[in-house]
Amino acid sequence: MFRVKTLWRCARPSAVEGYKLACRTCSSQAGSNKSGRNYATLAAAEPFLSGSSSVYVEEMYNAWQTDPNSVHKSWDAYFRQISQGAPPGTAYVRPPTLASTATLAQGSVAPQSTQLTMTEPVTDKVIEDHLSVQTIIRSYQTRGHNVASLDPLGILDADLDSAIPSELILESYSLGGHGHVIDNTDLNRVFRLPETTYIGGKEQSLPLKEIINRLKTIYCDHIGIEFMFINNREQTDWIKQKFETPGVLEFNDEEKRLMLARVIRSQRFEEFLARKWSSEKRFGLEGCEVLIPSMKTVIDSSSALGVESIVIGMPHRGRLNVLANVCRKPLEKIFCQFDSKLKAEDEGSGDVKYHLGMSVERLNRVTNKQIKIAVVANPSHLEAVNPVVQGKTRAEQFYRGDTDGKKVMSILLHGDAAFSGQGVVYETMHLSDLPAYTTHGTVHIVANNQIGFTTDPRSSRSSPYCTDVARVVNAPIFHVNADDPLAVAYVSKVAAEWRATFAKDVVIDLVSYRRNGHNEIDEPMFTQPLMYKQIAKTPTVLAQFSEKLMASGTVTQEEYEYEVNKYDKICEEAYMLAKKEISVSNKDWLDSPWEGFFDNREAMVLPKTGVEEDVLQHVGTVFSSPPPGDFVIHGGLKRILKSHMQMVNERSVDWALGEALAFGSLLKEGIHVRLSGQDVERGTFSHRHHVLHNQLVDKDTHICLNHLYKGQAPYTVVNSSLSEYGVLGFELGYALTNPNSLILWEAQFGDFSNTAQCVIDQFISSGQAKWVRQNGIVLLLPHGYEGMGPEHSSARLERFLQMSNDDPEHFPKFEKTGLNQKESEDFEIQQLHEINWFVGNLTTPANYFHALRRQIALPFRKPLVLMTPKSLLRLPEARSSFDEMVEGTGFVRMYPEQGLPSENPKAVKKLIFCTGKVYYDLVKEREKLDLVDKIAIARIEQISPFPFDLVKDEMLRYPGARMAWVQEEHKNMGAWFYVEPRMRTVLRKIAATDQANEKMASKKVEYIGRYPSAATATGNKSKHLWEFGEFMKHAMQMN
Ligand SMILES: Cc1ncc(C[n+]2csc(CCOP(=O)(O)OP(=O)(O)O)c2C)c(N)n1
Ligand SMILES: [Mg+2]
Repeated sequence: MFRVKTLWRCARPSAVEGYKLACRTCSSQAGSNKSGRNYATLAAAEPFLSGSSSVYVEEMYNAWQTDPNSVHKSWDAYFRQISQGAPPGTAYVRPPTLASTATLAQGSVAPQSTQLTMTEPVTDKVIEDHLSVQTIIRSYQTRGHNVASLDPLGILDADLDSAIPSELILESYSLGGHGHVIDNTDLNRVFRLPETTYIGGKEQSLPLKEIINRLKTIYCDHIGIEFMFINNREQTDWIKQKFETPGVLEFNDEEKRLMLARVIRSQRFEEFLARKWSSEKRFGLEGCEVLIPSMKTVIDSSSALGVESIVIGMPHRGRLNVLANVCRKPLEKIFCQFDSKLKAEDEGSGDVKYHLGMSVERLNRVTNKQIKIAVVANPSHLEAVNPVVQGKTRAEQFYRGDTDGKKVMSILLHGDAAFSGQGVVYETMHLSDLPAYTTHGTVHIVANNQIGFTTDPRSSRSSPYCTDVARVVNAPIFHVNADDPLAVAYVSKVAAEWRATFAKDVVIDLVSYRRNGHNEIDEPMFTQPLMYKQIAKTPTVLAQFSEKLMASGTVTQEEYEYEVNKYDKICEEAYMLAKKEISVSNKDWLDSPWEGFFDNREAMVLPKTGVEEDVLQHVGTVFSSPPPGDFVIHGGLKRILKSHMQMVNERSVDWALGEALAFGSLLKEGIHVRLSGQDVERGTFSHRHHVLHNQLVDKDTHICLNHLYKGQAPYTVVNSSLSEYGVLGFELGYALTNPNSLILWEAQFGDFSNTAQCVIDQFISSGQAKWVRQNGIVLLLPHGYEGMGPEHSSARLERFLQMSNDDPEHFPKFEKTGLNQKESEDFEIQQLHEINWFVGNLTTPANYFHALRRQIALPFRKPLVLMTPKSLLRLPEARSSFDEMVEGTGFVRMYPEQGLPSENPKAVKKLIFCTGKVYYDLVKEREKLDLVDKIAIARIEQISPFPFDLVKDEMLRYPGARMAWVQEEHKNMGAWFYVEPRMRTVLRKIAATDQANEKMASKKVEYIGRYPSAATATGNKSKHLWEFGEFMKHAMQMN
């Protein structure tokens, strides 16, 4: 584990002390001067003169003898030395205005008066040597970061490689002739600087020694800049200028004091928590305290550049510190989270303190401007919050009309192990430059403590740096030694400026360590003994930085102590206040408050979702009309539009039209609609066609739904990248921002949602319970057994239902009028209000239309998970009429049997319940076998929350009938496990409330469907058909 890069140290004696660039092979310093150069004059013995320039020197010497002021000061000094008898090779004095290599401070500037000029004639050799120097400069720009001194502990290499790149070994260049050992002569030679560097400042030439010194200081000290892979000259030049320009790393005293104050707060906050709650988990920041000043610098700089709102996503490490010192959450609110006795005063099951979000608007003291900061609540699942943050940021930009991201930005924090290990990082990075997903640049900050729990970086990644994933989007990466707060401040400022300039991602890699175990009750010596011995010997960043500033006179001991005591006192006072708190409030930690949304709403009234016939006609007509003008659409599309127009004329609606009518009517009402997912613009099954393409003009497209009404809300429909985790997370974040929008994500096939399972489990199904945060996102998951094989049939309905939180054993008591009476009108809305989400498998376009509209009409927000059809998209029987969508109509939770059996229930021998497309198969089979009067078929459209009341009514209608649940899914899948106990509850309820139906308690609901299976479906078409035939036969059996 212990590796030391010995770039500047070598066991063998050096020809030119301090300039031996490498000792990796330790062979490069061998050899003697074999160049055999002849010097014409005594002066030519000076290393910086070539033979031909001696003529020029002689002329100057003559002039100097006449008038010493007639030559440059450096020549004056030189000739004086000669005339005083200095031996050859010693009379040269470096130009007085250039700082010596020993004293050239980091970033210092050579005085402007110094203009070193080259005196060499341009020979091939000179050109070659200049090219070598150019290459050396480029090598530092490209590879300097590999040898930078980044690890505060001095034991690890941030790039996991102790080797020195050969490009950085001076001897690998043929400067001065092949095989020539580079010596002082070469190092003192003056080279013209190429255009590709800014190290000279105003100087156009510098001695090689100085060139290398400056490059080392810029690229190999405490900052390692990885940027030369970026394939954009303007951008790489910008970065070079930011770091190479002499003097850029100089800070004035005020800036230094501000950094010190921020480091004090960061470190003392952790120390305070450690003192008060020594055995409580808080995932402290010790070892990477500079995270706080780094973030604050990014925020200050961004605020100065016009940013008004910042959305932050971050993991556990240092989260409380961020809430306290970046967001300025009142400390007592944080401290009282440590009190295990305090109960929550409001709804929700809550979450641990290092997952909670928050939102605040406050004055930025540095810029004196208002700034809004939100930290998005997140689960333990590392990096899962990244796309959510991006979606939220994008939405905020959208609603503010911030089309170039100048006002709203995101900051994402990462751990080193998680950043390189979690695939969602990559998925999110790939959204960063897509037109409908970009947030115009994110500042990523990695709290790189060079460990992940107990795992060494060598075991946790194959890439050199933990940040390499960011290279795919050409983000510059600034590695920085976290024990150098000023270097950290500088890169943080540049990162903010980069984002503001290029609207692209950028990464700050805070190379640090973790002073304690993974959490405060963890023992790190079990697994990292040597590292932790080194940590024990390493003074804190505050100790180092404060000493440095005191030594340089920037602050006095008294000032330092005053600042420390001041903050400690703030913590103590907050501690006393926290003791007085009598409860905690989950709402205090809301990351996305919806101002005014819940005000003046009739909370428990089920809204109507039907619309005027005019609206249906108008939206339907525009949606079915070709674009105006000479926009040429595909012939096939003409036919589709024509058939839609015919349907509109006939007041008939298929699935695509039903969806368009829902979207269009909402857009008319000012509701922004956004649909994203793979190939959603056309629709995987080629049924949607929301974006029409001009067949003659590239990229000329037309979206009918954006041309419905003047002043309508905008409609966004966009094909996503091939990601589920990232894109669903993004849309969820988008939906968080504004409740008055319909945000939908469609999976290509429903089963692909499992690669976004983390978003579904950790955010969608449980977000409200954990973080009192509502969300109305819609998931469209194509589902249905159509012989398309195991991967395209099932959206895993069972999983969604398993996560629904309604009690299977409990018939909800929402009745107004007592047990034996009919359920109250509130039943439906009460159920919707209580559940964590809605899960449906709909069979009619009208119901789809109402389900989407209900999302917006409800006085609260819940996610909607829909199993969506494939073959039903075109099934003539599965059409609706405008009659089912006009005013007065609404969502139907369960379609009871409406045909012959309902007219003569006594004749019915079998009552089948089902959901989804199998309904149409059952109806067909019933017809075929002439069982229409004997079998009643009820369709459950909203499976969760379960329509207990409607199922009860339907069961009561056919008390003499056998009952069955029919599904096309395998027995261990589908809705069976969810509906079965609930149906039992309904039967028990019927028996308990009505003596005449006492026997219902022992009635069973039979399972009819596919047998249990490990695979979701067979891949064999004939087996598929056989299975179908078998369960259909079973369903139609009358004995
Ligand atoms: C997706 C996921 N997998 C595993 C874990 C368990 N876990 C929590 S912290 C951690 C180590 C994280 O290391 P790093 O990202 O370097 O952050 P650090 O704790 O070092 O700040 C692990 C494996 C998790 N929280 N999330
Ligand atoms: Mg780590």
